[in-house]
Formats: sequence, structure tokens, C-alpha cells
Amino acid sequence: MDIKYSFFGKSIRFPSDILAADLSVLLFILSAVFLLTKYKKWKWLWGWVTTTHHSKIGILYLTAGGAFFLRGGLDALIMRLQLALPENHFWVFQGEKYNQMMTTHGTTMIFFVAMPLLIGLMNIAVPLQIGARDLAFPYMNALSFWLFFAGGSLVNISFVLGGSPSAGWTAYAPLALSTFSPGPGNDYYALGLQIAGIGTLLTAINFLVTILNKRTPGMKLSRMPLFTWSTLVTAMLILFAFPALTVALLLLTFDRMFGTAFLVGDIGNSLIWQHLFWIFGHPEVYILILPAFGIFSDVITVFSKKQLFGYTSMVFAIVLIGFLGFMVWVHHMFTVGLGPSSNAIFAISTMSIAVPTGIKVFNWLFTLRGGVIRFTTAMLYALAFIPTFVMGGVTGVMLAAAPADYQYHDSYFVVGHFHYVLVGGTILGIFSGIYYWWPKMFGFLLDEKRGKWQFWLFTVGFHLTFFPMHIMGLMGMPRRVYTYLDGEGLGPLNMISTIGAFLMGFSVLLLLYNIYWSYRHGEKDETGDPWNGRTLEWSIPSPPPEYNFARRPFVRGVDAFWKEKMEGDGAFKPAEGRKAVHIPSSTAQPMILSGLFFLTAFGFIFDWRVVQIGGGISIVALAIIRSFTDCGGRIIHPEEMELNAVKEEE
Ligand code: HEM
Ligand SMILES: [Cu+2]
Repeated sequence: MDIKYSFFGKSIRFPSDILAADLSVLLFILSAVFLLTKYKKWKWLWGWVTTTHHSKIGILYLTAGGAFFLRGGLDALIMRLQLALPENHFWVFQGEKYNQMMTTHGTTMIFFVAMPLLIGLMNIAVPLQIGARDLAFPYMNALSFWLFFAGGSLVNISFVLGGSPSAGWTAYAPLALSTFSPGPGNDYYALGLQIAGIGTLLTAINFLVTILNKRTPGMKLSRMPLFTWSTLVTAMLILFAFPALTVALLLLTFDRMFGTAFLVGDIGNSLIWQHLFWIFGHPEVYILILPAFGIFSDVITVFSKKQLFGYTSMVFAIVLIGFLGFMVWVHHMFTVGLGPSSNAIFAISTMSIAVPTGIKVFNWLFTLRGGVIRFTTAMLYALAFIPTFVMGGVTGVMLAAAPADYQYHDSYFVVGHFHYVLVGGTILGIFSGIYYWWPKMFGFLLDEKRGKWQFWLFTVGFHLTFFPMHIMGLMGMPRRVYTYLDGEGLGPLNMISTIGAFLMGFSVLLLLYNIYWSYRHGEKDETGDPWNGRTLEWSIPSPPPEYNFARRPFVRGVDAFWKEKMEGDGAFKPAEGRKAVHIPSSTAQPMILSGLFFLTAFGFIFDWRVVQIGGGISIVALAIIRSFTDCGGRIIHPEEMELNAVKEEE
């Protein structure tokens, strides 16, 4: 049953499954409005959406990224249901719906789940780890969040308004151009990623300036916790990688909307897209993994009760991986036919990344060696990560062998490989970080018993899902197909994979339940230091006061807090006298500005001139207004601060 009608002058077909999705979105919005009104929570919500404070913005990132995770995970489960049996025909997959779902899954997971969840943890932990009171640019931080949210909403809403992008998360030309992908789907992709990308760039600038300029006295670069170090390098990677995506998306947008021919035909070249996309895309995977490395380093040191083995080489390895990450993009294009010399060079540069990565793995192992190990949930995730990531790395080196890649390319082997690093690296890191910093964020601990159940369900499910994919790939199953023939022996492996995916699904539900349970009955964090921590964030109360540090501490070494614990009573010498602290005011502008970006994008996607021009003018106008308004804010005087907010020597 299809329903046809026109929207902004474009005619759209609404198949029944889309209608069902539309109705559930509507129902969701109505019930949210109802609940907010019933419990009189509008004002509370307003406080959150207008905040410019780093820890609140961090929680916003975690919430929105978590919501997108549920969406991307639902896509994955539906895909796995479809693939569970050979020659299956699941009702959702009318038309080319599989491609849409596969594309939104990939795009959402990379841009709207993994990155924002990591950026959320950075927002929460980095200012505390370096003894800062906030990021350098709080207003810009809020703007970053809202731009990401606007971009993510744009890509996700496409499913119910005109159809999603369907050319894969890589959107290769000419497939993604209007000849082969008519309809609004890939316009959503191009504009949604563009808008979110501006936010990500602003985030990078913000963290660079914060880490370079706002460290407390004594916190030299060579004393920073590894998570802060990885954030610094990640911010550099974003700064250099995202502009390539910006340009690529602009070319795609122009080709699709204004009839240019950058990426196609005699005057254009579809390889331009592939190069630009992967010049961005490969650093992107390091943007996703380096922060996870940072989290694991911090978690492993705390729960082994040892200083990180080879601190300097760990930092050096992060920087080297980040640097080499820009030199390997052609390994995604071995089969394009650039020739043996080019393939050989990029094969070798790719394999060379295994060296700094290996250094890191050995340093983690040596940190564990002889340590007093506590198997908390955060630590279990870190321990499970090591072998998992090594497997993902090994299949990566296999793929880097250019001649062999002619066999692996575009097969399920690749799908297995990148989920081992993205889920087994990034997602495990995010889970670890969430369990680790949760008490700091909310003042209570997530329950460990439920946490361990969640861990085991996830890890077992993970290997069941993704390990068989390598074998399917070697047996010849191509990626991005919605079904496969009976009698090729692929059925049982696919069934196992689907079962594993559902175990992971249950695990995520269990995490949600654990959050609810711990909120009601969880152990309170009275001391601010539930794990016997080593870095600055554990020296202040949980959750921290708005100003974080009443007086910023003077840092004397790596693992600054631990040093004070060992060489004294855990009290810091204050680095400054008592003085007033300025807290920037809340503002709705970032949200409104991003809303305008969202609206204007709609104007372009559906070719509605009034919205395009009106939206564009409003964006510029709001930016000008902002430039001429004083940001205001509030002063907290020393008398109002809790004296014991930071343990100090008098
Ligand atoms: C947690 C459970 C997950 C499951 C069960 C799952 C499953 C899948 C499946 C079935 C596909 C389609 C493969 C194909 O048809 O070629 C896919 C593609 C993909 N997934 Fe996942 N995935 C999960 C999580 C993630 C995460 C966390 C990320 C990223 C951080 C991710 C990134 C991707 C990407 C980039 C693609 C490729 C899309 C494309 O080919 O354009 N996935 N996944
Ligand atoms: Cu790559």
C-alpha cells in the first residue's frame, strides 16, 4: 500500500512501512510533550538546552549520541534479521530499503554515535584532567553540540521524509549523484554531514585552545593524562581531515543540486570524490580510535594501581599514529587501478602503522604486569579490548597487502575487520569510559553486578556477530547485499551472526536498565574518588561544582593526584589565591542558529527558494547580532565556594 503526495513541490511516495515509522515518530513526540507537561519539566529541559557549561554539554552529547546509537543499532538488528536466512524477504525491505538502512546505519554510527559519544566524554573529563574551569569557548561549545544535533537529525529524519541516502556511508560518485540516486536521500547526506562537520571543526579548535592554554600551573604537556593527550592529537586530526570532507561534500552538493560536473563525465572525475573522501576518511578512523586508546590508558593505570608503562613512548605513539594516518588513504582504493608503485607505497605506509600500535599494546600489557588488578566493569572492557583490537589490527595488515586486497575488497571480510576496530575498539572504549566517569558525572556509581552481565553479554555477542563475517567474506559473500543464495553454505554463519547481534542488543538494553536501577539504588559517590584515582578529576567532588576548582591545584608530576596521595595526604598546593570565577550565561542562540541551519538545509533539499533565502539571511543576521551582544554571565565570589571543593594544603 503506497500513499502519494507532494511535499514542497516534490512528489513523494509513502509506502506503508514508512507510514508506520512516521506514525511512531509522531507518537514519540506527542508522548514526550505530554510527559514534560505532566511532570512540569519544561523549565528543567530549558536549563539543559541553553547550557554552555562543559559538563552539561558533555551529558547532552552522551544523551543524543546514545539516542542515535539506539537508532543505528535498530537498523543493524533489522539488517541482521533480513540476513539471518538465505533468500529471505523481510517485510521492511520493500524496494531498495536495505541500501537505505545500511547507509544510515554506517553514517549514523560513525558521525552521530561514535564521534559525539567520544566528544561527550572529552567534554566531561578533559577540563577536569587539566585543572580548567571550562573549555576556552563555552558558547562555541554549545554551538558545536547543536550543529552536530541538527546534522544528525537531518540524516535520520530522511527515512520518514522522502527517503534516506542509499549509496553507502562512503557515497561514491557517480552512484551518489542524481543520475543514479535521484530523490532527496543523498542531499540529506551531503547537507547533514556538512552541518555536523562545522560543529566538529569548532570542537577541535575549542579543545586545541583549551588544552594548550588553560592548563593549571605545573600541568606541563609532558604531565598530561593520556586521555587528554589523545584528545589533543584527535583535535589536530579533525582540524586537518575535516576540511577535505567539507570540500568533497561541497562538490557533491553542487553536482547534485546545481548541475555542475566535478565528479563525473569528461570534465569531471569520480576519483576526485574517492581521494577527498578517504583523505578525510582514514584519519577519521583514528579520530575514532585515539580517544579510546586514551580512555584505556587511564583506566588500565587506575585499575592496575601502576603508572602507565612507557608514558613517553605512549604519547609518541599517539602522535605518530595520527601523523601516519594521513599517509595511507589509498589503501581504500587499491582496486581502482592507480598502479603498482602507488599501491606498494601505500601498502607499506599502512603496514608501518602497526609499529606504533604494537608499542601501545605492549605498553598496556607491561602496565598490567605486576599490577594490583581490580576487575571492575570499566577494566573488563579495557582488558577485552586488547585482544579484540589486535585481531582487528591483524586483519587490517592483511587488507593492507595490496594484491591480497583484490580478493578481500568489498567482501564481508572488510565488514568483519572494521567492526572489530570500531566496535571492539571505539565502542568498548566508550563503555569503559562511561562506567569509569559515571560517578564523576552524576555522583553515583553504575552497579557493578549488572555492569558485568552487560559486559559479558556484549563481548560474547560481539565475537559471535563479527567473527563469522571474516569467514563469510573469504567464502565470497560480498558486502552491501540484502540477501544471498541458498546452498552456498552461508546460512549457518549468517544465523550465528544474527544471534550475536541480538545478544549485543540485549546488552545495550541492560545498560539502560542498569542506569535506571543505579539511579534508584546505586551506591553514592561521597568522596569524589570512588576508584582511588590518579588524575585531577578525582580530586574534586562528584559531581563537580560549576567552577570545578575553587582554587586551581599546582601539579607536580604525571598522575598528579596520585603523587599527592603518595607523597603527602592527597592535598594539593593551590596554584592561585582565592578569587572570583566568571561563569558564562546560558543562551538559546546556539540551538536557534543550528535550527536555522536545519531549516535552510530543508529549503535546499526540497528546492524551496523562500526557505533557502530566508534561512540564509537569518543565519547571517543571528551571527551578527551575536557579535555585538555582551555575553553577560555571572560571578561566583570566593565566599560562595565550598572551601573543601579541592583538597588543599593551607
Ligand atoms: C553493535 C552492533 C552492530 C551490528 C550488529 C552491525 C551490523 C552491520 C551490518 C549488518 C552492516 C551491513 C553490512 C553490509 O550489508 O555490507 C553494517 C555496516 C556498517 N557498520 Fe555496523 N554494526 C554494528 C555497529 C556498528 C558501529 C558501532 C559502527 C561504527 C562506529 C558501525 C559502522 C558500520 C559501517 C561504517 C558500515 C558500512 C556501511 C556501508 O557499507 O556503507 N557499525 N553493520
Ligand atoms: Cu583506512
